[in-house]
Amino acid sequence: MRLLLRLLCCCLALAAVTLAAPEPELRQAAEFGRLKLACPRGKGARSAVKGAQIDWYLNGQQKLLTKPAGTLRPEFFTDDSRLKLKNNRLVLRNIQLSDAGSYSCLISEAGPEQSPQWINYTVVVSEEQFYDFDLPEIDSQYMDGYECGWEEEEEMGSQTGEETKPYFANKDELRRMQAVPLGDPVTICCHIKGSPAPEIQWLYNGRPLSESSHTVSHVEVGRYSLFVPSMRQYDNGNYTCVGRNLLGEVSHMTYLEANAPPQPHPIITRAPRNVTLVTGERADFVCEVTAGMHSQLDWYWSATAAPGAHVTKLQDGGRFDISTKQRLVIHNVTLNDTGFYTCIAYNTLAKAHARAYLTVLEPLEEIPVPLAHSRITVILSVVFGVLVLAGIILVARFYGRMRLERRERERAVEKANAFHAMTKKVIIDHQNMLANGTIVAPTIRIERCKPSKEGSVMSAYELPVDPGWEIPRARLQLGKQLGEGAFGRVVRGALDGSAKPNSSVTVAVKMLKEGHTDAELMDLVSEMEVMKMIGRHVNIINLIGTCTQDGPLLVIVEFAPHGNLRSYLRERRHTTGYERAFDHETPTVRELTSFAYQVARGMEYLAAKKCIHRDLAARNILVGENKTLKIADFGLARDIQNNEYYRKVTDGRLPVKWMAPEALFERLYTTQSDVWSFGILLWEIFSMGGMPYPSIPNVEKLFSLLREGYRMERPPGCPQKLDDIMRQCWEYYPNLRPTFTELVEKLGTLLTSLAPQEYLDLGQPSPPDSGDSSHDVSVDSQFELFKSTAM
Ligand code: ACK
Repeated sequence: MRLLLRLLCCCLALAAVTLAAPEPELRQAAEFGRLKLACPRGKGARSAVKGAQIDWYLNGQQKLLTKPAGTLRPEFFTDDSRLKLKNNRLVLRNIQLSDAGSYSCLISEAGPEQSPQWINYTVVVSEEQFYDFDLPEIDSQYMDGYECGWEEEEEMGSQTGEETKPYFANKDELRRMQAVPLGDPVTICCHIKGSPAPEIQWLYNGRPLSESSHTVSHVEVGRYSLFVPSMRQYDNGNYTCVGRNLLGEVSHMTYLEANAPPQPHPIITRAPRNVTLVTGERADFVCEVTAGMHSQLDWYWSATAAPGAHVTKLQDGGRFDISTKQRLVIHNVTLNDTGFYTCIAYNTLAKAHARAYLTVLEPLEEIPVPLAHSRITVILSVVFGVLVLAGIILVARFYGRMRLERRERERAVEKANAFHAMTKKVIIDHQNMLANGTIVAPTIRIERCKPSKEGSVMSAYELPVDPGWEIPRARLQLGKQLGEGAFGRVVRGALDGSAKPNSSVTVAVKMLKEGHTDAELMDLVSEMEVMKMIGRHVNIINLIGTCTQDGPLLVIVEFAPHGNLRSYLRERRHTTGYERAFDHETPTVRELTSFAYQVARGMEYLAAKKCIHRDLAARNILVGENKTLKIADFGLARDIQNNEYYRKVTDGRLPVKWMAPEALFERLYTTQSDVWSFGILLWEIFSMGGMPYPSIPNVEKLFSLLREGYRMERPPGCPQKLDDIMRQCWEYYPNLRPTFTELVEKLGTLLTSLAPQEYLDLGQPSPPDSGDSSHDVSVDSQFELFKSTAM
């Protein structure tokens, strides 16, 4: 019975968590970083709920701690020492990926008339590659947008003594301007003292904050500080704190500005390497940093890399030479120097670290051997060695003969099989390729039959020859792999020119991996057939030819030397200093607009050919010679019925973020759903390869936000006209979105207005099917520019 009652209580508590819970606030935390969850939210947490009991839960059921009303010390229900309660905030240090989940706080005020209040947070933890232990605190209030350097409650009570007019207790904390990354919290600290205690007032753009409509709901005003939990563009403005008493008045104005440019953060370009030394030798670790703004570098030693391991900051001097900062030299290493050496580069915005392990060994001592003994030992060793060698030779010969016999047997069986072999004949049926006026993949069947060619079986499949596209295998030389998926891969190739001997063009070759299935082969055949049907355009990856006979199927396409557009843009983000390679110029707004224009041209062409892309995104746009953009993967057979779309792709992105609502909810794909994706692609271009909906953690949240009409904000620096185009692409109803032809027109006009003479001829389509299919192929660059550095 008691058990039953307990169960009932648990269920009720759970139901209470789920039912009474208001919308959770999304909080993102970096792995190994620190997280603070306020209860109640915002600065009020410090002073509020003194007479209330606070309980924290994880994932609705695991009770983390309780702090009964009127007490100071919480009681923890977990041994996790990373968890603390500070100023009524749950603080979690050294965050792990497994800490992600929903955190709920229950405030139960004393008295029956007060109903309990739930504060909910959804915590998402993003993976951090380098960073195992807590960094030293950086001396800046901006590292933590929640705190000022003093405790508000304590200071409030301490204003007694002789009369003084208001004055700033801490002038260092006053800022004329604070630039805050979009979505980050920020606190304006303004500690005014005086006696009698001054009356404090906050103004927004010169008017009392309480009269200003937009900010009041969002901003939390403390006595000596003002807290913006999540900075938005409309929070920009002048915030003034005014302190008055009978003797006078002081005021200070701070301009808050939300910005979201890619933050200049330190990047470790050359990490220290593990090394093994003998005592007395010299260790030399290098940690090169292409710094962002004002970055610093420190070296640390720790015996282990376990989270929470004791870490010692190394100082310059003695055997340790850190005079050049980016290099650590240890003279005369000892056994005690064994351990991890970590360099941490940091500035006020970000940090990066890399580490290496130093193993120190004792020198090998030569052990003197008595002479008589040593002679006997030598003779014995030689005899033993000869015996062992003879044994090995005998065993090897025995095995060698066995293997030979087995191979001969296998060959005989193979020959016999080949004689009666059956191949799989691939049959391509083009009849249904234009269903409902839309290009759909041809129907492909595989039938077992006897090989039609005499002699050895070169391939398990027999494909029909298409003389218009077939290229002799001998003309193609395969090179380095460019990338691979689950079933197929793409390699670089050199195709000998048929017209000019000894000339070759660089191409990309799509093929299947070993062990592929029939279905995967059919997909590649179908992609090849769709590419043939679509024909040529300068802004798509064009088919060059195919190798279908006497070997595995190879689909030869144009090579784009600069990789995918997303990585291309990310590598060229504007940074200060010398972080970027000299050949990675940041594109101008005009160039970005031309990128948008080119993709629109390619899509206009595909749409005219009734081809729906279904996965239009910057990762599927390739950058060719002379910054020509080419849409890739338009011929892919996509299984729109399966749920793979809900999975992340290799770079950690959710493909659903590019999908139009009707594609998401009804699996309805049209050219107009491609237009929606084009809008997201525009956003990617103007955020220089940014992650769409960065703060939306999962598909469910995205669904509900899209339904509510939420759309992404304009990326910083993006021209208003382009933002307008994005928003048109994101109209909920497909027929309200512009067509690609209209988009080409709008973008073309915009481009012309930006720089008429430079961009008018961009993206001119090449004449369809104009003669030699290889004339438009990118010529191999002599620079090794092609590097895909996905982040
Ligand atoms: O995104 P990436 O850098 O560009 O990595 C992928 C990888 O191969 C697997 O698809 C790259 N790739 C595909 N087609 C081509 C091409 N025609 N030219 C250059 N790279 C290509 C793609």
